[in-house]
Formats: sequence, structure tokens, C-alpha cells
Amino acid sequence: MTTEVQTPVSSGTHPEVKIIRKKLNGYVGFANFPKQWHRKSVRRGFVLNVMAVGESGLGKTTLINTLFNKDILTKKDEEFESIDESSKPNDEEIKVKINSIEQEIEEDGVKLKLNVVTTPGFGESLDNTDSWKPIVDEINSRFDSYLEAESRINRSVIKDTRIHALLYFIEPTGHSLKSLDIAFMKQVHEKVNLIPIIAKSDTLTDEEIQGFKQRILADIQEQGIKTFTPIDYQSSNISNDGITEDEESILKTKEILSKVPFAVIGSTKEIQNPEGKLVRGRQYPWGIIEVENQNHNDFSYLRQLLVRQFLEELKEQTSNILYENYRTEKLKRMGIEQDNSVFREFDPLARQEEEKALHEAKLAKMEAEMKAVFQQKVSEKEKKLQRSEADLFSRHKEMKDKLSKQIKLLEEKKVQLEKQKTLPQEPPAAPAPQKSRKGFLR
Ligand SMILES: Nc1nc2c(ncn2[C@@H]2O[C@H](COP(=O)(O)OP(=O)(O)OP(=O)(O)O)[C@@H](O)[C@H]2O)c(=O)[nH]1
Ligand SMILES: [Mg+2]
Repeated sequence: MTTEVQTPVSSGTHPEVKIIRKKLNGYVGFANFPKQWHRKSVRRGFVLNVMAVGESGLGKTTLINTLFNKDILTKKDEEFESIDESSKPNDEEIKVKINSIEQEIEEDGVKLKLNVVTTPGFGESLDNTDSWKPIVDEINSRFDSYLEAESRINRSVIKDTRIHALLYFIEPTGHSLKSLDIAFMKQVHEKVNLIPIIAKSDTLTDEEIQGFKQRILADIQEQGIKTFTPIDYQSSNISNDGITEDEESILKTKEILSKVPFAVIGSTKEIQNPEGKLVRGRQYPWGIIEVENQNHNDFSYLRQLLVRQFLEELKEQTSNILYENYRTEKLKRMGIEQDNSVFREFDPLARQEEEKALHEAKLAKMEAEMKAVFQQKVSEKEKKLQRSEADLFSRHKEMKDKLSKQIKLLEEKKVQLEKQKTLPQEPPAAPAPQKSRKGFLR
């Protein structure tokens, strides 16, 4: 088990995230994802963001490391996770912290980018009424980052930090759920795929586990808390005649879901089982409990649900249902409502009304145009008439002027003639003496 690369990276709102690439020691199961998954996603690798919540010491760290067969959460990572007893404020509220660890693990050439979020301090205050709040805030802020990224112009690479599954660790009291458990699950069940787990189940007998499970399920149902259920399973009915491949997988899912809340144990230590094989398990004076033995505990069912069978489904439901609901609610609160005019073609009545209005508008426009043309023609005619009237007037004036000039001239002539008449008549002038012709001969 060697760490290959260790590079601190800053990623958006979670600058503390470290990416550590490690090779796995043993089997996890994500290399065997169903065949129908596209080769591209196999090549690109898968992403899974898991949150582990539960009171301190319930084996969260151990179980995560057992699930992925790797020291995903190490003591070093937990240094700032653990709450120092000496610095614990007496009788005061302990703040819940959010701790995020990112690791890329590989199995048979298939990569899984795993992001584990822990919440140290949860349930450790005297008054835990608001213990859920920082956790809900974290889930919401991850939705917000996604929403913000989706609204950007370039949406080609969106880093999905949304929580795909929340493992909730229930203390193995054997009684029933505590008010803290109920309060927490009620706050998160509509925001995440909730997977309840009975922690350290080796501390209870099989009988105690059965009774405990029933009481937990009754509480969950009574409180209307939703836990993760695959969609295929919700919508299909198993027929009695002949079991097809699909029905086989439905039966398998049914078996997995019948184990909720999963009573698990965690251990990364290998011990020898009665058959002499080295297995991961816990050793007791009275015998051993094997992690992966389905008769001993529900660990392998949980791993099947989380990693082998439903990793993609967990992500799809996060995206299509949980995030979509959050997004709709948020946009509604911001006052952004769906524009129904976009969908008017689906309403024939509204469409008819709209067509009628359009037709009426067209008619009104035509009428207005005709009126305008008529008005223009009338005014043109009027102008023409006015022009010819002015013409006539000026011609009339011209002729009048001409006439009055002629009259004036004639009058002057008349006056002259009359003057001549009144003057005495002069004798006619004697004929002018003939000029002697002086020729050149004279
Ligand atoms: N009996 C039993 N003990 C377990 C199991 N898992 C873990 N432990 C032990 O419980 C103790 C606490 O385990 P952790 O995995 O550190 O628990 P945790 O929930 O991460 O604790 P915090 O990080 O402090 O909140 C350790 O001593 C583990 O060995 C289990 O399944 N059964
Ligand atoms: Mg821990």
C-alpha cells in the first residue's frame, strides 16, 4: 500500500481538498460496473461524492476505509477532525466542521474519483438541536456551486461536488432512533440519497438487530423520511411467470433493499477464518466476524448498493430529482417563474384566441393603410386644383394688365389726335425749287 502522488489542490469552495492517488489492496467492485455503461465513462473514470455523518466513535472512518479497501481517511486527515478534549468548551456548543477528502482510486484500470466528506463534531454538543444545520448548509452550498456553474456561459466542464450519497451512522443501542437521528434525517432526506446504517453491529446479537431494524424502519416510515431506492425498482412489478434477466436484477435489488438499515461492521485488519483463509474481520474471544460474510453482517450489501450496482443511479437521482427540486425551489424563491407563453402551442384555446387577435390586427392595419392612400390622393387633387386656380388667376391678371396697357396707349393717342385737331392749319409749304442740275457739261 503505497501513496503514489500527493498534491494539494485548490478546488472552488473547498480549498483544503487533497488528491491522493493510490493503488488498491483488494476488491471494491467498481471495475465490474454493468456492461451497458459507455466505454467513454469507463475510460474517463467515475466520480462519487459520499458524506458520512454520525456521532463520534461510531466507526465512520473505519467503514469508509473498509468499503474502498484503502486508507481513504487517515489519522493525519483526522488530526484537525478530532476534537481536542482539553480545548473542549465546557457546557458550550461544539461547532460541526466539514472535512472533505478527495482520492483517486483505481481498480482493474477503472478509475474512481472518490470524495469523502465527514462532519466532525456532529452530535457532540449538549444541545444538538441545530447539529444538522452546518451539514444542510454544506449540501445546499454544493448545489449552489453547481447551479452557478450551470448558469455560466461556458458549461462544458462542470465539476460535480454535489453529495451523491449520505451514509448516516446509527448508534447500535438496540432500542430505537434517537431524536437527533430523526431530526437530522428529516432535514436531509429530500436533499440527498439517504442510506441509514447501524454502526458497529457486532455489538448486538442477530435477534437484537432484527428488532432494532424493525423499530428504525417504523420510525422512518412514521416520520415520512425517504431513504434511497433505485427508480427501476420503484416502478417495476415482478411477474410470476419465468424470470428474465431484468427480473433477476430486480430480485437482487429487492434483497439488497431488504437489508436497510444496513447492520455493518468495519475492519481493515486481516485475520484468519476457520477455513484458514486471510479475511478482513474482527476477532473476539468467542470467535471472529468477517466483514464480507453476508451471514455475519450487511457490509457486502451496502457495498453493492453504493459502489457495484447503483453508483450511477445515485448520481442520476441526485441530479434529476434532488438537485432539480432544489433548483426549482431556489429559482421560484428568486422570483423566476416558468414563462407559460413558451408553451402556448399546447393550449388550443389560447392559440385560437391568439390567431384571432393576429387576424384582427392585420385587418386594422389594412384599413389604416387604405385610409392613408385615400387621404394622400385627396390632398394631391386639392393641391392640383389649387395650382390651376392660381394659374388661371395669374393668366387673368396678365391679360388684364395687357388690356389696361393697350387702353392707356389708345387714350394717349386719342389725346394727341384731339390736340392736333384744335391747332390752326398751316398753309401747305411751297414746292421746293428745283435744284439746277449742274452737270459736268456746264
Ligand atoms: N466493535 C466494533 N468496533 C469498531 C467498528 N468499526 C470501528 N470500530 C472501532 O471504533 C473506534 C472508532 O472508530 P472510528 O472509525 O475512528 O470511528 P469514527 O466514527 O470515525 O470516529 P470519529 O472520527 O471520532 O467521529 C475504533 O477503535 C475502531 O476500531 C465495528 O464495526 N465494530
Ligand atoms: Mg473518524
